[in-house]
Amino acid sequence: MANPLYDTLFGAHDGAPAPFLHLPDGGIVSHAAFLARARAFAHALTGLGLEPGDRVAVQVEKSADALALYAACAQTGLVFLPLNTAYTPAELDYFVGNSGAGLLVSTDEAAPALAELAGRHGAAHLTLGTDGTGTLADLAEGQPDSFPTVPRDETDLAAILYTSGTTGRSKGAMLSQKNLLSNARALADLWRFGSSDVLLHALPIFHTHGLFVATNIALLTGGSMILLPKFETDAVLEALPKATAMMGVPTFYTRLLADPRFTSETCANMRLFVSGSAPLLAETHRAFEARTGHRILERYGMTETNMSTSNPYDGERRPGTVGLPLPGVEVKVCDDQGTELPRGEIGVLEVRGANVFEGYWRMPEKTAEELRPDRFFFTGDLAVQGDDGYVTIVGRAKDLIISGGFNVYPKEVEEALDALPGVAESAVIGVPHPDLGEAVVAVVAAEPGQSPEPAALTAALDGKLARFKQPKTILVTDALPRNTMGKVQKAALRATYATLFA
Ligand code: MLC
Ligand code: AMP
Repeated sequence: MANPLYDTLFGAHDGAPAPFLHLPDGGIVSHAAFLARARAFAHALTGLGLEPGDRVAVQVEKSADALALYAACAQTGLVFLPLNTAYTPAELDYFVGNSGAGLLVSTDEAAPALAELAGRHGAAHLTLGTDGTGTLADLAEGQPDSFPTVPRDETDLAAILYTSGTTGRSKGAMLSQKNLLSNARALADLWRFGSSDVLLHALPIFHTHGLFVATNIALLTGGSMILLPKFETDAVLEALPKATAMMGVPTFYTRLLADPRFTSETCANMRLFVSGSAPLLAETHRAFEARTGHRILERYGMTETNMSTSNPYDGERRPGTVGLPLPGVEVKVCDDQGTELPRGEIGVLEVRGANVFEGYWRMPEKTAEELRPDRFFFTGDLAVQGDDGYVTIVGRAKDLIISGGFNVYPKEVEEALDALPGVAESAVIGVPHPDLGEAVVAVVAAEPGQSPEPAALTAALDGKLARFKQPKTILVTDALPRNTMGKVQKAALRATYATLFA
């Protein structure tokens, strides 16, 4: 195949009149119309002088055009680099600079701040709205209807997704065509997706879950998606009766359960609910089954590995577990040295397969730290595998908080807090939260004689850190608890504040 990703996910549906997207305003975009739009974007992109392999950084709201831009990057061999819409210009500055992006596409609203930023990094800047507007759309106007797909290999990069680390700056996870295609094929097959499926899509499209797991499966199988701008309970309740499948983070399911209008009737047309990106409580699984008769199918993955394990479609969907390794994916539970432990023992989960990424963008040392020479990837998740193969994620060896499915690295928040006046040091922890699973909480030790106000500290973080990373609560204290080695005892802090949001 000349360009496996484009040909398989997109080109295969060229000219198909079947719906691809059901839009919030009732509009329908057919596969054929979607691809025509993508071709016009492809002309616009290449017209800027971008070459295959160049990075296209994209921070736009969710829309049909945003997905067409993804398709256009695939067709032109450009590397798609989606960015969380919550990131501040200060955060974006790093991503654009580090990736060496040739183009930054933003919303119209962000353009005044981002045009200068792009220019400083030598990147072009375009805008894209949710309603067919923007300077990218202007460039696409009147372009020819055909575009010669740029040949690419399965080993060529399709996307870079930035992911934070426990130390240092964010790292760009390089995902090849093979990584994305192998995973889409495995999941579509395992979860029985077909052209008659209607996937309710309420996830953001700048992460693995919403972009690759959800969208690539629908594209691969020629199905359609109800494209909601975000998760809002009312809109989801209205759309569910028209859908056959939904994918979500656990917060989606707890929010649905919290609404008495959500019943088995709402789900009458549904065949599958998938959960991932954060742990689904066994009690949520059970409450969902009791309410709807559906057993949520939980799977496990990561930006670097795409999806690695899944509960079965037909077999037992076991609450509290993330199921079995996907076909073609090997997993092992290891000690710190990478030596495999006997079944039933807790260790760090390592993963190998065509799903595993190619390394971190221009960071060979970081890549070597996490991707072993035999290509097993060190996930940093603590797991146990039973004799029957089922994997349970029991914790994290990495200092990471997952809030509503978004990752927050405490170190990044601590560094921002420690730099503020009146703060001697800080410890940022995840505390159980009924809606978000975990909420970010900061415990701040004041400089002697100082008493920084939590509200002032929060205000000072604005503009530096995306809102979802900012602590929901900041507690000011005299000193942080330390062990005899002088290390801050985060476990003790987590225990102290365990019921803060109960
Ligand atoms: C929004 N806010 C959050 C938040 N999302 N705060 C903490 N954690 C979150 N996840 C903040 C906003 O900044 C805002 O703050 C306030 O909450 C309300 O904003 P909102 O936009 O109205 O939020 P809401 O709609 O409630 O969003 C919650 C959510 C959303 C759970 C629906 O975060 C979401 O869609 N999460 C999915 C994330 C996801 O797709 N993860 C996949 C990663 S891929 P303020 O202060 O301004 O009011 C991956 C691999 C894998 O992990 O395995 O899948
Ligand atoms: P990200 O780096 O955003 O891709 O987040 C990946 C992390 O999300 C994993 O390393 C896990 O810690 C977590 N995760 C994903 N799916 C699950 C799941 N089903 N159960 C528990 N944790 C999960």
